[in-house]
Amino acid sequence: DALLSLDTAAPFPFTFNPAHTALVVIDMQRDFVEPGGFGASLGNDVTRLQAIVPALRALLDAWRAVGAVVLHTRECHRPDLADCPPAKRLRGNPSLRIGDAGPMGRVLIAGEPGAGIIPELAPAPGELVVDKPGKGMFYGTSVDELLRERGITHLLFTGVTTEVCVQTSMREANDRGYECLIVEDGTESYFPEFKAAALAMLTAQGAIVGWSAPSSAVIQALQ
Ligand code: TIU
Repeated sequence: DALLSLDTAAPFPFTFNPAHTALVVIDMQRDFVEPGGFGASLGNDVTRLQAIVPALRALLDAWRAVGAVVLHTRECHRPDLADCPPAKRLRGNPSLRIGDAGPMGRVLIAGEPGAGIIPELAPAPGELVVDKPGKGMFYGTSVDELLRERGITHLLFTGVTTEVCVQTSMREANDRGYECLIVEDGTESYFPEFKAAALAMLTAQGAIVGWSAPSSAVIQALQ
């Protein structure tokens, strides 16, 4: 067991033991990253999100090489929508609502092509894959139990979108006592100014929610 330090992390160095740390990959699903899915239905330019895939893949490879825990999440709902509150489904004026049939199957429905994780970041055997009905990864899931039974105390956050599902999950994790870091180039938003603001507000006030660092710092520490 080795204690690693990210000396360049903001707002001050972050130390973690990979044996007690999970790499969390939030919602890298076709529905958010590819045209014709949920993200596009909300009016967003989804190509922005594709830019992080190479850096995220490199981090995932380095993390897998040390055999540490990986958790993938997928935002999606049951086919009967029993776990989708009308308040969520009816909000706004999207071109396709959750559960509607689109070019990648029914939008944000478990088992449909669009709800799947993009092939470049496909979960490896043994990695945790959790479907979540909310923006945060703890609501309506067994994520807390899965992490605690594996002795996880520290979390490295990646995925999309920075200010919605990633930020909500990191805040909820911080409240549950996990030491949290967000990987700056491993996360992206449809709105660059929201990403910048989220990174700043998470790390402000002496790491009020947690730390941030670039993927290169994590990869270097693992070697
Ligand atoms: N995964 C996630 O962030 N879900 C969203 O709906 N994000 C948006 O930014 N819309």
